[in-house]
Amino acid sequence: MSSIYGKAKICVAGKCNLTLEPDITKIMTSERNYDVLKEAWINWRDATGKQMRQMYTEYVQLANYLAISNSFGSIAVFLNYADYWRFPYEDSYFKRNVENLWEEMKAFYADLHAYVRMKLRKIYGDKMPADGTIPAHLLGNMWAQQWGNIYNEVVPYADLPQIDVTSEMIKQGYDAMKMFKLSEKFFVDLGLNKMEDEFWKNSIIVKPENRELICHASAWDFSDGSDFRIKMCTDVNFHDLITIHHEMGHIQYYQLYKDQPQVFREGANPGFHEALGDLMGLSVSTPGHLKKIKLLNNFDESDKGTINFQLKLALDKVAFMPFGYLIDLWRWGVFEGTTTKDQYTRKWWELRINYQGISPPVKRSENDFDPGGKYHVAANSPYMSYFVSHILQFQWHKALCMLAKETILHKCDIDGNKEVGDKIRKVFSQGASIPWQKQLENLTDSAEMSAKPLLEYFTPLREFLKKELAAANEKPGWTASIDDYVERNDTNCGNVSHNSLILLLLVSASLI
Ligand code: X8Z
Ligand code: ZN
Repeated sequence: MSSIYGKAKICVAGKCNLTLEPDITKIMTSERNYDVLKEAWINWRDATGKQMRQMYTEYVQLANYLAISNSFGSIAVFLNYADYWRFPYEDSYFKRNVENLWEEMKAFYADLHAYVRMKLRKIYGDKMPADGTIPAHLLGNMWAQQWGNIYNEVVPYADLPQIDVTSEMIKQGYDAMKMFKLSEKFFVDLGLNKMEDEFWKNSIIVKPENRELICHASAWDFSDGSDFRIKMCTDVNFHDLITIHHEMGHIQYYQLYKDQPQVFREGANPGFHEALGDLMGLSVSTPGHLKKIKLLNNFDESDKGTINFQLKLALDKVAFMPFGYLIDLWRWGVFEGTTTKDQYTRKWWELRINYQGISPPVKRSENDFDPGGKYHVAANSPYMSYFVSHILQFQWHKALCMLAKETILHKCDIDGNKEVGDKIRKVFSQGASIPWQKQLENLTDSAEMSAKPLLEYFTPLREFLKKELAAANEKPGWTASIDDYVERNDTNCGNVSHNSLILLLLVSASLI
């Protein structure tokens, strides 16, 4: 399945042989033509998910077999593969706890969704569905998971100076190495680790021309205490600069816990691993920091400037939350057997509609397999860790900013603060040797995950959205019916049972 995903090439608008990185990603990022985007969206799913639907059902059986085989004598330790994936969180109430975290912030998401929808209606007019959902291909990303790429289309105060620093990076001759070095410096200035020669020698930071490669960014621990690598097809833009910090966070974590016994050389929980680099990204993204590193020249310091900045960040961080949550809600259902293989598509779109408020640009059926169009599904990589990470990183940001005596969360930049660096070193060196709840308490004074720091961070934006929506009489929310978007699967079954009935009658008749 990974191979199908990694090798997929498609045609869009008459151009063929297009790969996900960089070609198709560029289309989703910058193209605004409804039909071209729709073509890319459909063709990607035809070339990936659709090709692996049958394999996925086999994989589910194998994965469950693996989980159940982890028995202790005759006692099964895991009921299924979903159970096995939740195990590292060491929390019997994990399902309920993540659901509560989502509940805490879904009203904020609905406001952001309504605001974006209102802006997109101005561009796409009556192509926007009347049921209030947003077509999944219009959000600047193949999976509608982060929406930062449509910032220019939805920016509240368009006449203020630009805050995306991509063009400045290009102007200043940034390349992959310069971006990686900048990220390394951020960690080193906190008192964390410099990368060894081995890292630079073995990592792949630019897409190779002479061979196929799964480009999805990743970080690797070869578990010998010195060989750590990143694989990434870096493009020169701000999003990739933040992704580099994300990947570097994994490497730093590997290095910090490298002296633990092997069994503890893991994140305190998988969300911790995904959050460390993003924590740095929160400081790096602040206009103050971007000014300091000379990537932003004239940021508008007024309240309007703050709203523009917060909206840009929310398009990535807040828009991500329901996506980060639902991928594994879907897979848990599949592994647990509550979602059977004849309902894969239907269940997938139920979740996409209910949680994200997005809809497919064309009707889907059980011949499609849209989950497989996402890397982590094809590659057997758990996803709830990213949802957890988006909660944790704001909790940590708040606590460490307090340590740095910075009180305004969205302006706080921990850059160069050795006390903060020491705290990070101390906690993260523990790896998985201490329960994560204790480690969280050590960092934030609370042993529980909470969406409050995230909500607090975005207070100015939340107030702004409420006002804008009220003024435009735009009601947050959507009311979509799954039957409008996914074909009913029982037509075939209906025919089968009809045919069987005739057969039964014929057999009975011949017997008589
Ligand atoms: O897969 C990643 C990282 C590698 S661990 C680049 N992320 C998720 C994704 O791209 O879907 C980071 C954000 C969510
Ligand atoms: Zn990661």
